[in-house]
Amino acid sequence: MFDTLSERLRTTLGNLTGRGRISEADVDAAMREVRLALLEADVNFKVVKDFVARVREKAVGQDILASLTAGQAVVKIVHDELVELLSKGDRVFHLSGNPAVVAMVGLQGSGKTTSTAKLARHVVKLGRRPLLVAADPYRPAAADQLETLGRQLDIPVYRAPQGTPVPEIARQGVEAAKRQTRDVVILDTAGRLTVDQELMQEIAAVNTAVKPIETLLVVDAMTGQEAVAVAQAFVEAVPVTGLILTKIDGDARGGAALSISAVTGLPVKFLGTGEKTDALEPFHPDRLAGRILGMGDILTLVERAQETFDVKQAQQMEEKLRTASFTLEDMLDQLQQVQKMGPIGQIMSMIPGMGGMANEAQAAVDRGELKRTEAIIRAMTPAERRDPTILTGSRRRRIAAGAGTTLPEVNRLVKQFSEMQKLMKQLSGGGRRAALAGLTGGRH
Ligand SMILES: Nc1nc2c(ncn2[C@@H]2O[C@H](COP(=O)(O)OP(=O)(O)OP(=O)(O)O)[C@@H](O)[C@H]2O)c(=O)[nH]1
Ligand SMILES: [Mg+2]
Repeated sequence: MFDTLSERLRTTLGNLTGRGRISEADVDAAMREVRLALLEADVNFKVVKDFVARVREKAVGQDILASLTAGQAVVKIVHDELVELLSKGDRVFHLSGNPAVVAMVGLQGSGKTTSTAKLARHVVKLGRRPLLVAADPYRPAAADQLETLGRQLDIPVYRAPQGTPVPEIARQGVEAAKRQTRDVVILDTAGRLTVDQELMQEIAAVNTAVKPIETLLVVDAMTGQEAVAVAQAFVEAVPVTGLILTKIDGDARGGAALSISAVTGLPVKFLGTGEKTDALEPFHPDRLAGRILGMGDILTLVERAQETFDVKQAQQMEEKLRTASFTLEDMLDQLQQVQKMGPIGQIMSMIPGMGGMANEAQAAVDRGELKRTEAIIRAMTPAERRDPTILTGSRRRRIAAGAGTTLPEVNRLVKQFSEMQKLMKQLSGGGRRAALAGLTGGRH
């Protein structure tokens, strides 16, 4: 979502860090660029104005311009201010109470039902036992959708007879949770097309009936500045405790998503990053700021890797890398593991310094290169995978035919692998620094 903004900011800030001493005029020129980048990304104009003013003041107000690392210092100020902008309110996801009641509210199609399922999954990971409540008395299909999701996740769903008023459904849901010893209740409420009086009264009545510890406003980040206006209307009418920004995986410019919190003062608690029930991330302002500024998001990546990877397998892999006994067979396993973590472009954009390569990597995937690599390795015999040095010309031709590809492709993979092996030998031999220098130096 933040690709264009990220690219522009990186270029601008890269210019600053690329020189030695910088002047006040340099800062001003950079701030003009930052301002334009933010506005073009659809960040609320008032938010932009304050942001740029604060950064400028900090950059020229302190003695940093005279130093040799002034460029970096200014970048750090931009980073810290961006974190500050995204850090409004109390981001803790509260679950005290038995059951703890969480109400999901928002406009139609914003992603309430999907986020209810995602949140349920998250809550299970926290060791709690959720019950989902279909609090949409108008459309039976809405309850069906929730039931389907509940079944997929093996989490019970409570639904009341059609026509039961919403506050009553909520009350019954809480009772059902007590009977079933469920300690978290997530209410999936009905959305409306627009913010209207009836919707607000309904939410207020639910609030009185079951006193949710969290009332989360689900906002579709793809809707631009409209999302900011909607959030503001909700905040003024009902006691919202936080935001879930959905569809962050979309291709909207992202500025609205960055503004909502600053304009409303509401904390963003979660990001929805896809249609599947595992596509929910707790929100970390520093990580998003780092991601936008191309500083990577190594922490999210590490967490995701921890969820996806089998620890024992990872240890074995590390051992193999350490002793340089990593084979093509292991590479095949790793390719499959990495693909399980998510789209490769998304993964790479989280690695510091690799942001710029993310698009290229994703394009390679889209061209089917990972699949081709997989096919080539699969076409090898186990002996060949363990020791590619036995790959004679005729074996390579057989493999190419088996994988439905060409001899040069096979040659390229074998060459890449042998280079990787060389690198691993260097790493295991303690020449870590030299090897890493070789790795980054060899990129272009
Ligand atoms: N790409 C993407 N799609 C999402 C995300 N969250 C929800 N969606 C999609 O958005 C559409 C609407 O989601 P729902 O969860 O049904 O929205 P809702 O707010 O419950 O809608 P109503 O009940 O009609 O008010 C569905 O097609 C979802 O798959 C997200 O984070 N990323
Ligand atoms: Mg719904």
